[in-house]
Amino acid sequence: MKRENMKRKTRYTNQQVADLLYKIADLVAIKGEVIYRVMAYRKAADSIAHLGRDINEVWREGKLQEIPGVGQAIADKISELLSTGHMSFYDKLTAEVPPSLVEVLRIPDVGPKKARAMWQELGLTTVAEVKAAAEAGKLRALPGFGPKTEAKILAGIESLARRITDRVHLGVAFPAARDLVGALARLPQVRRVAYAGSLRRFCPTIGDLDILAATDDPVGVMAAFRQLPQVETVLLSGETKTRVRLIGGLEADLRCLDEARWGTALQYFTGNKAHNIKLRELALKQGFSLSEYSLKREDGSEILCAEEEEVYRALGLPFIEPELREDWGEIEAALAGELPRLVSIQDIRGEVHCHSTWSDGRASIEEMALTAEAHGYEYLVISDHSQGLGMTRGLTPERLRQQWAEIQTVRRKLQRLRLLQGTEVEIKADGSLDFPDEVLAELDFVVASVHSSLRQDRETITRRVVRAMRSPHVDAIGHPSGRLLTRREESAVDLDEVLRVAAETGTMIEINAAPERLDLDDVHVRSAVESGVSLVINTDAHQPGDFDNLLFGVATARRGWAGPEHIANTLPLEALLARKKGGA
Ligand code: DGT
Ligand code: CA
Ligand code: CA
Ligand code: ZN
Repeated sequence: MKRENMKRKTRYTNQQVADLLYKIADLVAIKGEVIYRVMAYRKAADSIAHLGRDINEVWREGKLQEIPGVGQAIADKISELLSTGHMSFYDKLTAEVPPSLVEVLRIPDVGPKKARAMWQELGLTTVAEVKAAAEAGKLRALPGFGPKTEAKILAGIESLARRITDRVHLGVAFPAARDLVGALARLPQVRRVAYAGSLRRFCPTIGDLDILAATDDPVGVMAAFRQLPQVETVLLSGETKTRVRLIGGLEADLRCLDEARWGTALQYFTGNKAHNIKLRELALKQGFSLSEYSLKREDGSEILCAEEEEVYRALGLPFIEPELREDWGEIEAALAGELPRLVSIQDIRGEVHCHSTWSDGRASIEEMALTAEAHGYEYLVISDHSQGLGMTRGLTPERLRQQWAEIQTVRRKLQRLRLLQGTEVEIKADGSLDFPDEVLAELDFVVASVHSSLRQDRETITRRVVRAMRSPHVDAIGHPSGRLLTRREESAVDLDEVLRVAAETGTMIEINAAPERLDLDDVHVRSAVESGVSLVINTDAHQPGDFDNLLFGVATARRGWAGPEHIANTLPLEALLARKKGGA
């Protein structure tokens, strides 16, 4: 992330090793190496990022080469990194190819070839230099560029700048916070500990972690916190607050407080700021001043709230769930007794979008099904990619039939789970579908998604998705905006129009629970709820561990004020299938 600590001998996390390999992949691509070498690093990086075991342990056991995609050469490089804290291959590579070019590669419309041309022909190695050259009209002269490319690159740089790059998605923030809270909870002096802030509200991206600990020994707790192995640098440490940078770059605040004030503190530091300001105004009207310490009466006497519920109750309000605290009308709704009943994770009975090794998943159908069953699911639809998506080894109709045979075999090994066959069919650039109608008609559930030509203009890409929704075979649209949080902006698709046509045609819209997606987003979930669109929450699992992401999807639904009645996969299977368009 923000730094790599190449020199410092430290324990590398799986994500850090993976990030380094991704970076190497980018650099060798810019250098002009053959594509399969580039892909080899990416594949190894993917496996390590999703390993589910500490890479340091695997290395100590001498089993690096058992990781899919890790051969002798990459294993040797990882060994060197984990044992010495640096990788000579990386040092040599960055002496040849400036590492800042990785940032240049992030510019939309700049691939390795263009990055190399700008670097070798014009000596450009940073985004700032590329921007200056584009503004000066120097890029258009490069072979294969032209004025149009130059303008696109400039626009791309502007969109990069708009992105808030220091934020992380929930897939990074949530495990980091859980580890810190877990470590603090083990200290004998800590009575209560929790994370607050944007993470507790399940915002799609997180600026920093805000951790609270109730204790009578703040000095001891702060000292222990500074010593945690996750901590890279202590940025500030006082009597009640310590701020640190964690390995990987994310920053975290720890605040210590008296247990008797837990409720007001948790309320205050959960935010958001606008919600807090409204709440404080409401308190003032009732003759209280509300702070993180207490509710104060006009005569200066304090009411201490040990529980958050007490803060709201003192102001005449029911408890407001953290996911609603965005000043999107929740205080008004609470005053009117009209807070929505929110969907919860227990309401979800199954999923209709997941992958297996038949396309780009990392686990067999059997493993995926057994995991879903262990999660208590009633049903699971295997929906591998369609043929056109070459990178994901999408299925042809013939392989789809072979897959059906395997699904039938796996069914015999299941107790309760009902396993179905579907597809995630590609919506092609013109809005046609990547399988013929008669193939789609055979499947139990059809999710249609856009993965290619994501940069079409608003009208084209909207027309494309709308055309797919008008197909009688398309039951749901997968990850409708195509965004990848902190990495790629959403496509230009007009989601309001998509929701309008979804309501009209009875097409379900997915809330994809992968933390890098959370797509449909909370704002549009709210419009979907208001316009009666049926939503469906899927983890889009590519391996068993991905089913754990469900809570992020459910939280996104809750942030959009969705109740169980708005989410189709809270229904039993028969009712879900009946809700499909033309379903009976
Ligand atoms: P982030 O970190 O940018 O993802 O967002 P938050 O919401 O975690 O914001 P952060 O870390 O700056 O502060 C944590 C909470 O503390 C915030 O949600 C509300 C509360 N807070 C911070 N500053 C203020 C303030 O000036 N006034 C009020 N009323 N509350 C504040
Ligand atoms: Ca925060
Ligand atoms: Ca903070
Ligand atoms: Zn998918």
